[in-house]
Amino acid sequence: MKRLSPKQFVPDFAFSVEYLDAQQRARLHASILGEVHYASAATPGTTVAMTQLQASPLVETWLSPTPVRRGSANGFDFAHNDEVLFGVYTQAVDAVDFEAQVQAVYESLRDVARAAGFPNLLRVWNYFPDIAHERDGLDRYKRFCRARAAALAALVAQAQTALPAASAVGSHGGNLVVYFIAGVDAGRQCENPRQVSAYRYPPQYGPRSPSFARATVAPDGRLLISGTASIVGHESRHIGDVPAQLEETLENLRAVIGAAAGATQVAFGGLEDLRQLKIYLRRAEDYAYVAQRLREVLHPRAQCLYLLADICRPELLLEIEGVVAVQ
Ligand code: 3EB
Repeated sequence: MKRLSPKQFVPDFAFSVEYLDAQQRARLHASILGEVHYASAATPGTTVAMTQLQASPLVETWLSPTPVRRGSANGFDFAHNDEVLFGVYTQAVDAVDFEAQVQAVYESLRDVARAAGFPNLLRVWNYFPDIAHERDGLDRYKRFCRARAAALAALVAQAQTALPAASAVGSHGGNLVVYFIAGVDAGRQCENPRQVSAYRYPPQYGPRSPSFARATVAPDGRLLISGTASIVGHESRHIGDVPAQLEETLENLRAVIGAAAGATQVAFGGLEDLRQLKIYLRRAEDYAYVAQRLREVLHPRAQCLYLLADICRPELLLEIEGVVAVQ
């Protein structure tokens, strides 16, 4: 499971992610699997149309310890080493038939990953504008969930073991962006004992439940935690109250990390072991409070990327995803 190389005291991971500023990026000597940029939709070349809130802009940089090979197929650009593949799709939203687009993207994603020899989905990110926009009584997020579930029907049927961790968050304009990490080997799916598994949410949240796991332990032992919010059971808690939503979210993150430690032999600790976090905030004015509170509970070296974004349920004010270091 965990592969530490004792001579170097450096974990020998199949991949890693760092949120780096321009100076750190310039000093980087590693193979790059992929990069994700975040900026307002007005910025040319932006991948995800979300404004960053912390002082220095960061680039989400996926790294490989070994050289990578690149390719493209079915609308995805990808890069892989011998163990993992990183793939990214970015295209204008098809506002006429969003569901057909999402279903096609997910079928392509699955096919691209399989054809390249990486059939195990570990982690997926989904960003698109107007997430709350309703048509015929269904908002775009619920349509997204229906289309994703249709494309991943086989995975949904074996939901306990095969679903990837995920995030699905609303951008402010821009493209539909879907990117993912897939492995030659399967990861291990983890759920949160405080929450109903998303794939079992009752129909009030949409005609098809969201197809994702609360976290994945990657084959090399890394814990990849899905977007996590102030939800207990299946209900949103603390409507309108950012401090309370934050504490509930932290409790959920602790619970997922604890469940992952219980389900594997890996010594995951707690919040202090989160190393990379993306914090999605609905309102820019909550940044100061959230950043100050997170500084109290996180490791000083934790990398935090704050994004102004629309969370998929209108009452949720924040959502946090993270990667946990292995001891
Ligand atoms: C939740 O727990 C909050 O649909 O892929 C978090 C992570 C959420 C992933 C997804 C949705 C997704 O239901 C929302």
